[in-house]
Order: sequence, then structure tokens, then C-alpha cells
Amino acid sequence: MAFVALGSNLGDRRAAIESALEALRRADCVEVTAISPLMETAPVGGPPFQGPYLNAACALRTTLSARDLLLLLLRIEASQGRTRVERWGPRLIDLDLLLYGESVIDEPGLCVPHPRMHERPFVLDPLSLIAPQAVHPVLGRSVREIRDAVIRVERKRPTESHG
Ligand code: A4P
Ligand code: MG
Repeated sequence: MAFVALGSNLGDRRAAIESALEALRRADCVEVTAISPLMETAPVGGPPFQGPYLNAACALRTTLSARDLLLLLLRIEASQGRTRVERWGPRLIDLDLLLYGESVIDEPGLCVPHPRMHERPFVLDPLSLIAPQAVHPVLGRSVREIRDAVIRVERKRPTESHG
């Protein structure tokens, strides 16, 4: 099972996420088996004054390799008009490959598990709704455990903004 994060904070965010999901459903060799609810989240990192994101996660069964799955995600981003301007800047659609089974991959242009997934509530919240038991192969802990630990830390912080 592979898991993909979806995020958008520009334009019609819901339409962008729905259309990326539709493209995944239509893709050869991919079966979308679960989709989380769409969640509105405050932007993390990037330039100030970005609008809020809509984030979601989905589960896929696929015979594509991790590399081919990433290429598919990049093609879908491009077909929805995403141009890369600024790292962590506003985007029409961002598709990240979070987990690919329990594979650990660190190659140029492909890093799985996604290197920042374990610290981000906007990834862990939707993911834990569809895959609480999925195991992060580097941390050796389930998505639910990682999410609960991150939420505890976030709650302890004084009112510090993430934008
Ligand atoms: N790449 C390597 N591994 C992967 C992978 N597992 N999944 C390469 C996806 N891409 C991977 O990605 C840059 C390159 O990473 C790709 O060409 C691919 O070959 P990108 O999407 O252009 O870069 P980015 O998204 O601008 O940067 P980055 O570091 O991926 O940003 P993140 O980590 O995706 O964060 N706040 C909220 N609330 N919600 C969000 O969704 N997203 C971001 C982006 C920041 N803040 C956010 C959100
Ligand atoms: Mg990305």
C-alpha cells in the first residue's frame, strides 16, 4: 500500500484536490482504496500571508514502482498547471509520496518515507484517519503513534504561529 498527501492553497482548492484524485483513479495500474476528509490547515513555512491549505491523504494499491508513482504524481501536478516558483510557496496542487509499503528509498529526486511527514500535523491528521496502523519504516512506529506524539508537542508550545 502506498500513501499520498494532497495539498492546495490557491484558487479553487477543493476542485484541485478532487481533480488530482480523479486523475489518480483514472491512472493505469493504480487503485485508490481510501481517501481522507479534506481538512483546512494553517500554512507551515514558506512566505508570510499565504492563505490556508486544504489537505488530504489517500491510499493506493499499485503495481507501479515508487519512482513511476512519483513521476505520475509530478505529471498530475503539471497537468493542473503547477509551476514551481518558490519552495514552500503557495501552490495549486502539491502531491507528495508519503509511504510506499515499508520501502526506504533515498535517491536523487526520490525520498521515501517523505522526509518531513513525521513532523507535520497537516500530513499526519488526514493520514491517521485512513491508515492509523501503517508503519513508518525508519521510525518503526505507526502513523497514529507519530501523530499523537506530534500533537502533544504542538499543544505544549506557547501560542506560536506557524506561518
Ligand atoms: N521528491 C523527492 N521525494 C519525494 C516524495 N516522497 N514525494 C522530489 C514528492 N516529491 C518528492 O518537490 C520537489 C521535488 O521533491 C520533486 O520534484 C520530487 O522529485 P516540490 O513539491 O516541488 O517541492 P515543494 O513541495 O515546494 O517542497 P517540499 O520540500 O516538497 O515541500 P513540502 O514538504 O511538500 O511542503 N502547510 C500546510 N498547512 N499544508 C501543506 O500542504 N505544504 C508545504 C510544502 C508547506 N506548508 C504546508 C503544506
Ligand atoms: Mg511536494
